[in-house]
Amino acid sequence: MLTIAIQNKGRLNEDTVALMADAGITASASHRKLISDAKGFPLHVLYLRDDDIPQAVAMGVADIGIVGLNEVLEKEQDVDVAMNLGFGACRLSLAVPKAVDYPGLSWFEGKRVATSYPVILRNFFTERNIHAFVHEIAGSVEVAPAVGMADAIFDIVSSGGTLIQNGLREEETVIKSEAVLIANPHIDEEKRRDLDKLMFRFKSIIESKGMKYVLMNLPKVKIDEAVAILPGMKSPTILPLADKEWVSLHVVLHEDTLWEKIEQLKEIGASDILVLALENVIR
Ligand code: PRT
Ligand code: ZN
Repeated sequence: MLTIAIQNKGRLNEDTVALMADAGITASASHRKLISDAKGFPLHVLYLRDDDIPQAVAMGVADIGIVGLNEVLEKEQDVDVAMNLGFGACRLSLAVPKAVDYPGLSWFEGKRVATSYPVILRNFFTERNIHAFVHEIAGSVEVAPAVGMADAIFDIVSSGGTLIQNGLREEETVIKSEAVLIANPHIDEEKRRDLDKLMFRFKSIIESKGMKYVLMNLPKVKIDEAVAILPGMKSPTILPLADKEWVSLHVVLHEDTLWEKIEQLKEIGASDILVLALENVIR
């Protein structure tokens, strides 16, 4: 049976548990327990600090794990990134005090940079032939310049609010990150099959995010025009109505184009348009 390592508390825990729940898998709610059995899928769930997840998966203590790509890159453990999970988005950036007149990366030559991600930062500077001093600190990286511990920082940025609050300005984005599913590269055939099943569930959920189920009434003579507005799909579904002049049209639309398409359909005579939340698209 597969063992999955997930964050025991913190930013990724809630979205991880929610993704598993959407996939029909309930893990025990008790965060005090280190390991529990899931319901809805043959799975042990191991609750760890995010820093320990890449190593736990590389060692085979867990077969798979859910963790930020930033931790995977920092820990340099032998794990495969199986898929992106669409939450926990952030970036790792270099930021400087706002008073600095920043000419470009060369500014960092000889400077002290505080970070909790020394491996990623050293690799970045080495690739660009910049000689800077990388100071590893465990937390509150963003206060390091103000207290004189560093000239600049390298840290996780999401909205950018924390940087502004601390009088810093983001100058270089080094990596973009999000939560990923990682796997031990050496799992056996049976576990690989279970992993494929789990990924199939996760992919269906992620792909259906932002999709809406739309139904409307349409004059029968307008079917061809409606199909032309909704190109490149097997849908729409067209169903007869009691009134022979009209049909019911059903289609799945992404919310990015939803209103544009609805306006076009209205223009050709669609009416009584219902937009419904869509839970899952299983292809
Ligand atoms: O206890 P444990 O070690 O498990 O947790 P942790 O404290 O190390 O990590 P946690 O729970 O804070 O974050 C887990 C993961 O969430 C990170 O590794 C990232 O992959 C992801 N993530 C996404 C973030 C953020 N967004 C984020 N904004 N992690 C941290 N932040 C912090 C950042 O460090 C900074 O202090 O939020 C602040 C910046 O936010 P903005 O919005 O002001 O820019
Ligand atoms: Zn951590």
